Amino acid sequence: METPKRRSWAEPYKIKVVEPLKMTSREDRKRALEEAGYNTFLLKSEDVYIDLLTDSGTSAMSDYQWAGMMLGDEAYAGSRNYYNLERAVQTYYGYKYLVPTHQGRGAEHIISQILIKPGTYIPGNMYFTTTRLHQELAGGKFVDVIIDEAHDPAAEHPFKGNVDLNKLDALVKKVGADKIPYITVGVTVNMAGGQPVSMANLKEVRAYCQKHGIRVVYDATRAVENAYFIKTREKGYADTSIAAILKEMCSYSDACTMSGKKDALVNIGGFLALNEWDVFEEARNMVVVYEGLHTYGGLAGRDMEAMARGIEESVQEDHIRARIGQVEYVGEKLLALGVPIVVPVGGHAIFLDAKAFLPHLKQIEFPAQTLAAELYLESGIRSMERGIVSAGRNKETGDHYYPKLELVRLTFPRRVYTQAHCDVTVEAVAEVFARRNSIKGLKMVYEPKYLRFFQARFEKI
Ligand code: P70
Repeated sequence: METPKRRSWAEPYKIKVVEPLKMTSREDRKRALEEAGYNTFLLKSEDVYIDLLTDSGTSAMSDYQWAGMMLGDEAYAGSRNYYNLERAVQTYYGYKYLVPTHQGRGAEHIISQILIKPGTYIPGNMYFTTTRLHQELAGGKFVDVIIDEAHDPAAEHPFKGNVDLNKLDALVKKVGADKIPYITVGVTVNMAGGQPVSMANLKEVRAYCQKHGIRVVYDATRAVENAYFIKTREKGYADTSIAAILKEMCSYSDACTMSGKKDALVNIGGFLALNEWDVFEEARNMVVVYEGLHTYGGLAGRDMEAMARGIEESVQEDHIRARIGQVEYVGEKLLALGVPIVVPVGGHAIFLDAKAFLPHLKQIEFPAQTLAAELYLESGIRSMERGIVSAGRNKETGDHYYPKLELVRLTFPRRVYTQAHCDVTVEAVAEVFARRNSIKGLKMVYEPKYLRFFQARFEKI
């Protein structure tokens, strides 16, 4: 029995407002799934029972954040809430300059356009879909420099998100440091399973890049979750606060892009934060073209206030322990049932290993897409494909990328679902697991040009 563990992550809040969930019948779900072309992104939220599609913009705001919404200063220029957000970013992340954006990809667009010249290379600890696309649109080429363990769902490594310095060095030797404007370091690494990077590795990357004149840009979207893993797994940090760990992490970088929709507990918002004045100036120039004036970046004043307050709450120890504790709770239950998942369990989600779950399907029969569809059919639980569909095609050859990881992500919004919802989720996965041998694959019948996973359509083989 897991009595002591359960207590340790009990939610550090009580529920003040509730939103009813709708139950659906298998018949309803079968119809909804066919209408959605077997793509969970195309389901109507109304047809979903427990929504584990993403932790992005789906978290519950606190009463403190909602109160802040009423204090929105909706002036076009120089909103009070912009300055509050700037102060929060400086206090908790430690960067000097702030450019608000409507969400993470807005920041990725700006930094990519400023720093990437055609024919350059951008190393990173595994790709992320939107990040890599913005790098490619700017004329750069993404190069994966994550450690090998990250590509193996079963490899136990406490910091599977680490950068492999040998891979980075090989790239520098091959193309020359002057062809590498920056390295992107995701903390944590979403596509690897929410895996963290160690402080030691961040320091090494910093030292190496400084020597070669390469900037370090973090994707800080889930940096607070990364800080929690440093605290609990890395020697020397057990007694350091999450806030102090976060700030130390960021001190080893020049800038970060951020989707506030994750760690920062808001439904919309993001930012680019930097230390270099010149790059900041250019970013401020660009933001007015694509997002909005540099003191709102596509956000309402109230959105910026909610994000400023969300940042403050995100680093609270009780919050982050419960947040990751909930994910670990589900992971432990699934492991006990023998369900193949990515280990160690990451920060924001459980990742089912679809290749091991459905070994009779070829990768081109879309095992992860299939599994996500079956889980929905079984239970009304919505998850997300993170495999060959998400990986897309090689721009030069036009072939599918065949990623080693073929995963289904059960992503947990922050402060939204209860332990009973977690139990129902485990039961639903177990039911699909029990009938896994009879599950047939899918074929793609519509493929969009960019970020195809969002809108692609499939049919049963
Ligand atoms: C998810 C969301 C967003 C995200 C991220 C990391 C590590 C940047 C962003 C972009 C939403 C999503 C995005 C693309 C495909 C599927 C889902 N991740 N970096 O669910 O931020 O969405 O605010 O523009 O995880 O993982 P934004």
